[in-house]
Amino acid sequence: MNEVAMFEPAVYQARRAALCAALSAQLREAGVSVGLILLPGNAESPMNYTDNTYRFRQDSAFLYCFGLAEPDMAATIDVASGRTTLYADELTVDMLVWTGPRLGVAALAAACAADDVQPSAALPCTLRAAAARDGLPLFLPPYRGETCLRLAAWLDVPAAMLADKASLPLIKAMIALRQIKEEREVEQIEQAVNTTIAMHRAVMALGTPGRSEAALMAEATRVALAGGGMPSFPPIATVRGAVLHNHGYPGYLRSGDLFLLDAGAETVMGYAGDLTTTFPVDGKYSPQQRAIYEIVLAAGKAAAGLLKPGLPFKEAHFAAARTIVEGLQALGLMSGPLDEIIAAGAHALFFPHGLGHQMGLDVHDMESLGEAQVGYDGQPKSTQFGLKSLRLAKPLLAGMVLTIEPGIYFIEGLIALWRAEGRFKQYIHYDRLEPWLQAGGYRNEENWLIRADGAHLLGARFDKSVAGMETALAGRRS
Ligand SMILES: [Mn+2]
Repeated sequence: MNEVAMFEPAVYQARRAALCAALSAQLREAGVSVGLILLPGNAESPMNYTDNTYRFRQDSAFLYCFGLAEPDMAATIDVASGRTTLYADELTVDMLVWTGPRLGVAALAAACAADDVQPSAALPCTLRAAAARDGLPLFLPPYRGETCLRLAAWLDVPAAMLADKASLPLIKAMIALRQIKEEREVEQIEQAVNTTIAMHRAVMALGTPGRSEAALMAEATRVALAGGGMPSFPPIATVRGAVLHNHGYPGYLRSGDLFLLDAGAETVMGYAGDLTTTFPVDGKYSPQQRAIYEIVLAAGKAAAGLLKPGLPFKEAHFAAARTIVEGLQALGLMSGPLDEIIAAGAHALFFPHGLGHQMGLDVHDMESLGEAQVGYDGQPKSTQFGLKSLRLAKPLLAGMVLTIEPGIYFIEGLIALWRAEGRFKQYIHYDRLEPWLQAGGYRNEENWLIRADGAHLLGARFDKSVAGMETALAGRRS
């Protein structure tokens, strides 16, 4: 039987008790009756026919509250009493033959300290009875088709209406809890970051002229899988780093290219790491590559230097943006008053995304609960190009884990478009951009933990300076 990777049962019991306490307070304040929380786990999801499924990944809210990574389970929690019922089915003969034995239902319930366990078929009946008493159970917005269909059938709510009927108090309580990482979670995340560093080092070792992007994608994936988990998201492994979410791997590395790897691993328990490295396939940055790369490093440093509890993360984003503009001004590519450029959003030509995001059981932690709640405390988000892609803006708290990932990109199509429009031509020297159009894309990403005394870089030492990178790249054989 596969070993089950979980924390102690009491950990899950304590998390559910904290969730109920936070939720009761909110519901009483809102004058809403306290009812039942419904947390569905994920089901298997077919790729191209029923029995050929994507690799199973448990829902992170379910994983957080129960730790069980098996498909086709669900649970209810009575908010007033905290009483937890797990819905799961006994082993079938088919399971014994095809997928191997798993824990029996009593052992599953014991592993997460559930008070009771019932067959899956009992759940709709329970929900109907609870609905007659207290109205709809409290549930989180579903993000998978399979879960939408199950919820729609159980709750008699059209699938298209589920997001509107999701419980805002439950969303807020879940975010408040999950965004503050326990020490045991920090250990898991650090382990994921260390596997992630090993992925990046392995790809750097192999990333010489003549290799294919696909071979480097395979190498990154190999190290993640060998670490026991899977990649925390489909890796970006490309010589065309200016395409921000480039998920194809058709290219080959040529002398003079830069390689951009944005990839991370999950631990067996599902905690994520997420790093980005930009390195020259020849082993040495050209003067042009070095100039841009060092601005990106400086931008990350400026942002990370501000991190502490209470800092609105938006300010760290703007600190990175200012450093990028100053660097591009020094290269003669931009000019004008810094504050004016930042307020207008002219820097977004080169830095069109946000500085970072929270990280935990999801690589973009809890984004299924809605970016407005997770990243902005429910406050409205800017619609300005660039700033609209900032996923995290709210004040930081001790215990948060987040990424810092500034970048500079020479996106030919976007430059051509803005140039034709004359957009921000008072700040951007389009006529001087010609020699930079082939310079590609640069991003450096690190993972940070906020503590009461400031911010801590997660993971083993990984020297991203030009000297550090070139030393690591020296002595490779192509
Ligand atoms: Mn990231």
